[in-house]
Amino acid sequence: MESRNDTLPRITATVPEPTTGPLSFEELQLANRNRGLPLEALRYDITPTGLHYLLVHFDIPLVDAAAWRLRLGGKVKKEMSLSLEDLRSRPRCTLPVTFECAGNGRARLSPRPISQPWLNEAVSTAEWTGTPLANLLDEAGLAPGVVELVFTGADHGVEKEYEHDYARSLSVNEAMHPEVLLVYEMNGRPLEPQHGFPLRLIVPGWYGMTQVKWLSRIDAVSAAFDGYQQRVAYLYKRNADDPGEPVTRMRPRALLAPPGFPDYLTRRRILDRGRIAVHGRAWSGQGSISRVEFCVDDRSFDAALGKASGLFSWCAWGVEWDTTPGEHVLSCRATDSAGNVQPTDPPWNFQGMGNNLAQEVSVTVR
Ligand SMILES: Nc1nc2c(c(=O)[nH]1)N[C@H]1C(S)=C(S)[C@@H](COP(=O)(O)O)O[C@H]1N2
Ligand SMILES: [Mo]
Repeated sequence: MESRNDTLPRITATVPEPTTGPLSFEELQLANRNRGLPLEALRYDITPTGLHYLLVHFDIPLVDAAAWRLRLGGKVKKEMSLSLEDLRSRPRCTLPVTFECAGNGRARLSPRPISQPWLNEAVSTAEWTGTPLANLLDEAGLAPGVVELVFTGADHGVEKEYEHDYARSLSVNEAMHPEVLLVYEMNGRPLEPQHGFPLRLIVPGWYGMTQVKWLSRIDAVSAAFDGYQQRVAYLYKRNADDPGEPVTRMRPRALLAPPGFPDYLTRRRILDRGRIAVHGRAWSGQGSISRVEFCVDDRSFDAALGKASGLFSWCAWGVEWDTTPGEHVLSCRATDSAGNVQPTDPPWNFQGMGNNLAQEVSVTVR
């Protein structure tokens, strides 16, 4: 379980360097598998399941729900093996949670790290139903010296040159937060295969990689977990040799639902002159949203903020804009209660993580 990267099976792979070149076939292939939220769906407080963004590193595994068990083991006093029915009969809790892929904004970096090429659209909100993890950990009883819990999915693959089951860890302290859930329902229905059927972890406030799908095991460990997705993938690194800082909670971001109607190819928006309502959503994993600025070219206005439907879900914002004929660039910027502001010029990083550069929408007012 506490395998080190140097003991993981290695498969020779070429690892492309960040590039300023055109989008590659491989990036297109990933983009076709991993779709984003259509930005007009920002109109929904709870994203309809079929519009929720998607990120699947390997293949969607086939899980036989009747035979499936969640194994809770490692350094615990009592090992547990739970069926879906066992989990469903435990205390039940529903929470609206917004999460975002840590790679959101990657394709807007220059040079562009080669991976899933998100622009702005890797975020959604769903109502997740499941049972609190803390109760289960209490029942199993963590042995003295346990520092982390490792969450392993049923999916398997190779990334860079490391073959592994998708797995991520959390400190005991983070794992015991009451809002951390093991969920079997999304928007009132059993999880869809692509969203983790039969069970996934939800850690509100954290970037998407933490929300482990197709959960098969939870292991209590007494040394920091060294798996690929923990020690290699999700790091803020300045260059290939930088040991890096772990990616954890979501940075603040606001998005606007592009107004008017689009040009098919360029997505440029076309609007009629007059007063229009512009709206969007904003979120942060580091506090609540305290301000959203809406910008038209170089002018900025404070937007009105709606109330979020939960502590861990995005809030609506809106503003009235008196359009003037011509070409404009619309943008928006969030600030959270911890004082983090969306940067206009975020620092570049080697793996394209957490790029919360403000969105820009080009419009033509006629
Ligand atoms: N087992 C497993 N869990 C996973 C992933 C994965 O590939 N395998 N992808 C992660 C990433 S990077 C993100 S952004 C979210 C996406 O969740 P969604 O597809 O339900 O939106 O799931 C996370 N959980
Ligand atoms: Mo992600």
